[in-house]
Amino acid sequence: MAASDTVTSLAVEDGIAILTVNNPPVNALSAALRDGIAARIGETSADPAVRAVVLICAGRTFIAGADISEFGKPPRGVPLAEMIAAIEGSPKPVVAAVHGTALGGGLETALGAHYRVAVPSAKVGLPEVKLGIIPGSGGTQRLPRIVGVERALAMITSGEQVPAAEALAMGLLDELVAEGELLAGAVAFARKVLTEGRPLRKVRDMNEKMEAARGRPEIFAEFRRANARKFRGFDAPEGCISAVEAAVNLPFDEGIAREREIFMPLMQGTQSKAQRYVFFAEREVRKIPDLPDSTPVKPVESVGIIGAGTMGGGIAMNFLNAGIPVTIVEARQDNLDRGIATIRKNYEATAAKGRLKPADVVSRMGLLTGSLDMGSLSSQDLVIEAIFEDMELKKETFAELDRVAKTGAILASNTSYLDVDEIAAATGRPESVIGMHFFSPANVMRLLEVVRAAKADPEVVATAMKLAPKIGKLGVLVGVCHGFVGNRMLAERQREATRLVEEGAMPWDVDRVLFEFGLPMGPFAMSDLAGLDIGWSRETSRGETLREKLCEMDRRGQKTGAGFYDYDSGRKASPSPVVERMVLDHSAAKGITRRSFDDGAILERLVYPMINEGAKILEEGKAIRASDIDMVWIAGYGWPVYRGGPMFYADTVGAKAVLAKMEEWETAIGPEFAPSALLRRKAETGEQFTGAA
Ligand code: T1G
Repeated sequence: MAASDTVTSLAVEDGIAILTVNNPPVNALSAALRDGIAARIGETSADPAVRAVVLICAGRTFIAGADISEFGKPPRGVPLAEMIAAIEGSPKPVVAAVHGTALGGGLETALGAHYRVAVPSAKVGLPEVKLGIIPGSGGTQRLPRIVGVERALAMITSGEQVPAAEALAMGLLDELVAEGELLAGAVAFARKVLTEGRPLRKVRDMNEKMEAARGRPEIFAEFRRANARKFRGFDAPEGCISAVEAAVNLPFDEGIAREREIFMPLMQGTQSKAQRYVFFAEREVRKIPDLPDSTPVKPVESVGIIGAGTMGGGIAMNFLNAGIPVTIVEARQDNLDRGIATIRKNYEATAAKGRLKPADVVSRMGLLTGSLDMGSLSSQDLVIEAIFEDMELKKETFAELDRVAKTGAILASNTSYLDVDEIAAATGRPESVIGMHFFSPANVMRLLEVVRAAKADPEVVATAMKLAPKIGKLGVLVGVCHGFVGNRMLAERQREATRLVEEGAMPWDVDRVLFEFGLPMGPFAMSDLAGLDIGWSRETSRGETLREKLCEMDRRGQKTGAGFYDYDSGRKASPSPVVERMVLDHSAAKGITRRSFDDGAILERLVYPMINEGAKILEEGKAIRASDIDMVWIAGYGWPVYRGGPMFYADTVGAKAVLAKMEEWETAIGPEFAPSALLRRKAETGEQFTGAA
């Protein structure tokens, strides 16, 4: 017997049916694939020549899950749960043969099989929580039956991929077979099942671990408590926990029904919509319309960095982590020594926490060279300037770099605001100059804005974009403008945060609203953390702004135990009566009659001007697409993924509502609120920015 359709095929060899799935690129469970697998399983059940079935995938991976692009569309084909039940109900043993990643519905499919084998490089996981949902086809009921409640909770609520060896140890896999010999290994395993007369092992019938957990409800209470901070704001983790609780407390079929009940509203909700949108946005960001994937890229095997300050050091670490040698140049020996010592200290701190091997500290530091001589930057493939934000200084530096750097080297500036075209013009080779804007702390934050200078070669831009993932960054291509995408929008929020405080809110009100929205912290807590005296000096202070007044009182932020907030010895913040008084006086001195703002009004005033600025950025072509802007905010500023980014958020409230407020403020406050033409158009046509909300 040999049956096939476009995505599945069946071949029987000596009693073993090989059911091959072939649905590139990741064998996602489209309707056609679910239908195909169910049909093929039906055929093997009916065929007396078949004694066992091996389910294996062609291409780079085992089934990577449901087809996310089908979500929210009318259901077609055999439901996944039914397909899995068909596998589990097969009268002949089914062995799932795993390579690549068995994820989500893919792992659920494998859990429907009676046995599972894998190559050592394989990984398995239930990443649904990252899409704002729970495993929806039995994963929450079957996984704990094999690995126990604690492990299942950890896997399902984190969505992390578990390597094959670990999966074997926890009983999730039955055997590892030699790399590159999955089919032969799986067939041999199937024969062993037959010759040893092993049972049709159905996970649904394994109840031992569930019974053991039944008398221990505290497992769940404790897990919720321990992870409250991590799960803050997200709906899906609680869904995952409740579903595993159901696995413990209900018979299998009722547990499956409960899983469905939890799954459906999550899938239809805004959080999951946002998180699925982010999944695709993250992949879309690499696609640059005028730079096809075939654009040649330059090798980057050595890197130079100018400036050993906080940014320069953090940037260097990204390359050292990736095994790329770095030469760091500073003007003064003491600054160079301090910069290198900080890098070492950071690595040692990570090693002390057990997150880096001591040998890796040595090897990474071994890739780092310090120098006081720009001449040391004559051989590197890429040089990144990370000095003080001063145009004249940057121009001088690039002119000198132009003299020393090798022909063809990429010359990048880490400027946060300045005109990269002007910097490029200081060299005789503007085609080699771009911006590479890292976010602080540069070794931690995932965002890298790649600033496309007007004259930059396509090859140079493509190289920077392809380099980003190699150093663990999400590269977003942006155009030259003041502050690029992220800081340009941030400036809007910052201005309004300050004004809100002058007009009637307190700093802690503003911060709380943003925190509750899902951001890691608000602007005033952030300023206290960074230090209020950055760029401030007593000599030049005019005592006009709140910030200047605070600095003059030596309230310079967390480091002085006081800033916008008071801090206790554990650095816990509390609202300050001194600041409250000062804010009231400040408003009075400016002749402002304070009024009250509710949380909704505060949020609108902070976020809508950002959206308007985002629309201007799109209009001017400084970002390729709305979803790129959203990725900047998620990867660079901690915007909560479950809100999809500012442009996605705009689509959830509607351009009309944003426009109405901008118009109101333009009239009442000033021209800085003038709505962008694009926002106006979206409001008029009802079109979305992202088309995904
Ligand atoms: N559905 C649709 N498209 C997908 C997809 C999926 N599940 N996974 C990947 N793609 C597309 C992706 O957009 C990209 O397209 C291309 O495939 C290659 O992906 C019932 C509810 C498997 C580890 O969450 O984690 O099962 O950009 O660039 O780096 O409980 O893709 O080329 O046009 O990422 O090698 C659970 C999601 C679903 C897995 C491969 N599964 N995928 O990484 O390639 S929910 C997931 C991944 C579910 C059940 C439920 C990764 C990968 P394009 P890529 P990669």
